[in-house]
Amino acid sequence: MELFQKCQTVLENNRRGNFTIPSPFLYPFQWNWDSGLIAIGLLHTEPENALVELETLFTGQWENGFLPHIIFHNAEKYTTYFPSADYWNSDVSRFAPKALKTSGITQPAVHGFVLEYFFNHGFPKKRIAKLYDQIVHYHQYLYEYRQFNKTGLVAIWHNWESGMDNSPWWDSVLKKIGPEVLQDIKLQRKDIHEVEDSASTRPTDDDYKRYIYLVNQLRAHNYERIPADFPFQILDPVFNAILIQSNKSLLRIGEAIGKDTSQVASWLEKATENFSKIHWDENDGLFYPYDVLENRQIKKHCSGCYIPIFAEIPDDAQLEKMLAHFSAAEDLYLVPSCMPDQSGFESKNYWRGPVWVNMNWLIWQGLLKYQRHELAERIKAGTIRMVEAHGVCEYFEPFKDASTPNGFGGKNFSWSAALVIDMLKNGNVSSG
Ligand code: 2M8
Repeated sequence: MELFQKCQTVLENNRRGNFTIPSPFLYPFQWNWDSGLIAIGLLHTEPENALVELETLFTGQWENGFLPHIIFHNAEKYTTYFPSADYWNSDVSRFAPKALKTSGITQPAVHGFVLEYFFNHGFPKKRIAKLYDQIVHYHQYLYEYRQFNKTGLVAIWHNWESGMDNSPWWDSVLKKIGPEVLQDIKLQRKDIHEVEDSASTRPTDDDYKRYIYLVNQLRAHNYERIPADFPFQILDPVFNAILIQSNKSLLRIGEAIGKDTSQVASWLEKATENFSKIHWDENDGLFYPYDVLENRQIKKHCSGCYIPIFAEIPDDAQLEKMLAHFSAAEDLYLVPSCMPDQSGFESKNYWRGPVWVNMNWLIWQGLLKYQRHELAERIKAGTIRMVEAHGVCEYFEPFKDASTPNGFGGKNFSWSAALVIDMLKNGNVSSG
């Protein structure tokens, strides 16, 4: 079967009525940024469902604007995920929807820039305007609850909020959560039974205990405000760059459909003024996360360092320095989630080294905006080659000459399918 057709079939098979699951068994519900990215692929193949995907996601939005990272549609039917809807118990929040169960943390705010694709596609103005208001409301939540010192940059409170769950970026932060507060969760974990070779491709039990500790703490605070000493408070350049790009899109859409865009414009102004001050490291020529409690950057070379390119944040000099890192990486599929020379790198383990299609898509798109066609093409071609050779997997080992199978995690993974579709179509979403 041709790759395009294969990817289309993955999306069709993962569809559950009015939304798409990321992957059967491993992720049986609706995930936040997955749905945004999946919608980009659906725009090419079944555009009405792209719009419905986001509309369904926003049925899980809370009254205070918060947008959960999982919407547990049909929670009682699927028991292959931990922590379950009952574990999250979104009912502890006065803002959570009554009719739907959700998680109590969020994920990268991709929805604004995805809405611009919808807008350009020519969907009905009324549906665009409704989503516009919901997305602005979500951003209002982020700025009201998460903004750091009026910088226009927002903090994440859980590594799962970054979407890059066990990235070495979070090692030093999670390590500070001492063993005395951790509970054993080995028997509750489901993910390790859903993938092959989970010991080398999924987070460890020690990692998971800490993820669950953070969930317990956030739940104890009704998923509202956190205490000043809450252990995970990070300004993530991926989260903030994506938010900036979404605000840029909202500004353009808002102006075109007659909304008052002053609030969006002021978020954008502050964030662009402060982004490099917080995230840029001139010595290394990379953007890094910033640990609020430690008041320092987390200096580790990961694919996330490059996501600001997507939001056109680097100036020319910064871009040159960043891209110089790629010239010595001929033996690798770009872009490893953590570079092989960094401590904590593991070639098959999830966000600790493997290549992810979503990160490549974001960087590819960014490079095209900067007219860096050669490198953009190298990333796109490598991505397509990986998926063609190893299947529509969740993540891929970066070494080109690896003797083992190179695709890992969930099989028939939706955003890999959706974004390869977009790459094969060169990002050209036809207008409706
Ligand atoms: C992974 O994360 C979930 C928790 O949200 C998990 O491991 O259970 C991450 O790759 C995340 O970025 C993604 O959204 C999610 C579903 O694909 O899976």
